[in-house]
Amino acid sequence: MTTLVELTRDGEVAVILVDNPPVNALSHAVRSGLLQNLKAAQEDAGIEAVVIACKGRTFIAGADITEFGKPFQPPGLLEVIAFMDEMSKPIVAAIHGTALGGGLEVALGAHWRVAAESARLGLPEVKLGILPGAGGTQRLPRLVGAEEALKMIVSGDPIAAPKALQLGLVDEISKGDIVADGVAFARKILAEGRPIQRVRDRADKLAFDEKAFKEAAGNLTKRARGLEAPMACVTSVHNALTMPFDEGIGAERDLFMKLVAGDQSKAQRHVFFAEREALKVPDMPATTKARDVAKAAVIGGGTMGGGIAMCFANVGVPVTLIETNDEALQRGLGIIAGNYRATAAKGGLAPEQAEKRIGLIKGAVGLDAAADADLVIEAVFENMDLKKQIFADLDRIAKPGAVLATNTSTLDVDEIARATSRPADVVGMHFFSPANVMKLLETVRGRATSHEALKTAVETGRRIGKTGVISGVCFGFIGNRMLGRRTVEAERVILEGALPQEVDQAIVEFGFPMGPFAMGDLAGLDVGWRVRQGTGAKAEIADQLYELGRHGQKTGKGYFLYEDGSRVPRPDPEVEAMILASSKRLGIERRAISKQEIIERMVYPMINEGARILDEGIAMRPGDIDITWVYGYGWPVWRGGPMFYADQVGLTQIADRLAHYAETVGDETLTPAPLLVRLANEGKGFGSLAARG
Ligand code: HSC
Repeated sequence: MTTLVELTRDGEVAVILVDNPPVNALSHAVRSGLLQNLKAAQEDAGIEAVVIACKGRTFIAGADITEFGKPFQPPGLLEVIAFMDEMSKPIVAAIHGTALGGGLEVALGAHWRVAAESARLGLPEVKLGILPGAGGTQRLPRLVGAEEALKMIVSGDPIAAPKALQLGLVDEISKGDIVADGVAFARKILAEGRPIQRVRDRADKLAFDEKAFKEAAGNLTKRARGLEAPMACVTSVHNALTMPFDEGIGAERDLFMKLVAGDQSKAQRHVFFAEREALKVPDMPATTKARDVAKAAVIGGGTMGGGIAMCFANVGVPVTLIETNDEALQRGLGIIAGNYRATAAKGGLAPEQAEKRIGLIKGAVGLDAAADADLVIEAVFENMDLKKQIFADLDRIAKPGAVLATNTSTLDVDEIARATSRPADVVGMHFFSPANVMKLLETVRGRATSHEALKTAVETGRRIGKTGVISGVCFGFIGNRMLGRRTVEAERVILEGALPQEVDQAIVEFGFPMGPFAMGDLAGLDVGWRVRQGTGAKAEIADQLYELGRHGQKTGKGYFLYEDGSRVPRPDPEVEAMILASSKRLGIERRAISKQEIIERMVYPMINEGARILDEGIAMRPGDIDITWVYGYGWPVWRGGPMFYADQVGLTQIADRLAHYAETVGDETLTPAPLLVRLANEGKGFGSLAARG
């Protein structure tokens, strides 16, 4: 018998305990251990009831995702749960931590559920591009009804135990020792002589209204463009309401098998693991500790600084927002308070919570106010001299051991660090706008950054709910450096023959929420112009637009028209005429450019730059680049990120097309990067690369 699952006796109650750290995933050994122990409990005449519980920090958090895509080893989870259904002795699931996916499905296979007050329960499979495959879509609606089940399964978001109690998903809340309370509950069942209640036999909550169901499904899948799993979830929940149980289970299994073998789920599983890998630093000693961040300071009360300050207040960390004068400070604080109160007015936050968060952000004029902060984040505009001055001042003001971070999106963090006498404490923390909303945080590791300072930045990011990656120092770091390639190519294709709306349309069809031109308009065309001023680069059309005062959405005009405050881009004949005239002036004969070419021209140069970024050690792993693009730039998660996508397309194909464009466009930066060529020649993908420290 495996030691990952053990049966102990507490009088007439058997406790089957799973112990498979870190999250008690249902690996093959756990499935067999569960089945063997359930069989043993069934056969043992001295046992009258069974409690299934877990050791460690959580109840079973799901199937073992690393086993997907590998040869199946019986018993399957369906078999384990079917056995639970057949058992003649009552089974109680005793849940603490998170009962997720297959873990919740095991709990649904039990006859009763007791949950710790702090437990969370959910079916997050949709986030991995699959659907619950061990009865979750069939049993959950039987317990909580169509509407709630649909919400939980299609969103994948877990619910808290008290809500689960209210919905009928759990039968009792435990405030003490979860295993002891599970056993006590089992004894109560026995004492009362309650008949076993199998979820599969319940039908009292299956009544539903077809029209309301369709409407709810439509709302829940509104943002799921391109994704297969959410629709499969809807179908399977609908089956639960209309089909006999066994038929519904069969259909669920078929849908699961199809999705788990598909490219989308492969991509989403890649993202799941890449996200967790991205925070690991191979050369960082395991003993490295993050410094305590009890108080933060943010320099610059603009959109960026304000958003960053909100990130800290949101998790209860006091933060000082620093400006150079009172007027700018009050404006910044006013916007923050307005944001919080607007969220509260819309029901997104309790009003007292909003006030509490507002209260955690104190304003101050002058850098001296950063003296007591454990972490200082500078978020002033992109100007090297200004940033160096601020860091030189901070060197004098900040307390010893404070981590000094810059939110620069392009500038040399090492040069900024050299303005201080403590470059080991300096790090980049590149937030994306709006900082309180966007998930990505690019932590930039300078040459001199200490392990401790790096770990402090990374842990802080995790604490404020960001998905993090670590980048080395280069112009634009991982994300913006690659974006720069796409921007150059986007300008080029409109001069060669495509129109902005055609380029954007192709990119939206690829799966991005918006195309490069609408994105430029949203960010503001003055931003790119300022960056080009710093580098000396030119952009034929973007420069003309800037000079005409067409700075994007904020001026109502950019590449597109935004009439009457609308955010929907409308093609503008004036811009089309400008593009055509520019092509003519430059002697470019315009031609029709296919969607396929647009995709290749937008995406392959980015992949090429990604290869250089890997070769230079700026990104430690290809997955880090993927995480940057999925969480920072709207890369469709079901395509797994640019480097994963490159492996799917095949590196030979990408290298060939890049070589072709390098020649036809006459730009040698499009020549396939040495790493890309090497991997293509070896018949390998980026996924074959080991992490670099
Ligand atoms: C599923 O359950 C499918 C079912 O419907 C069954 C289908 C049966 C089909 C039969 C058909 C015929 N597996 O996140 P952390 C690792 S799908 C393997 O940092 P936290 C993770 O990689 C699953 N590994 O911890 C990391 O490893 P590292 C549905 C898993 O405390 C370590 O554990 N369930 C894993 O921040 C720690 O993870 C989910 O999607 C798994 N399931 O958060 C839940 N889960 O240390 C996924 C984690 O080497 N998990 N790992 O880097 C989570 O959401 C979070 O891990 C928790 C903990 C909230 C559980």
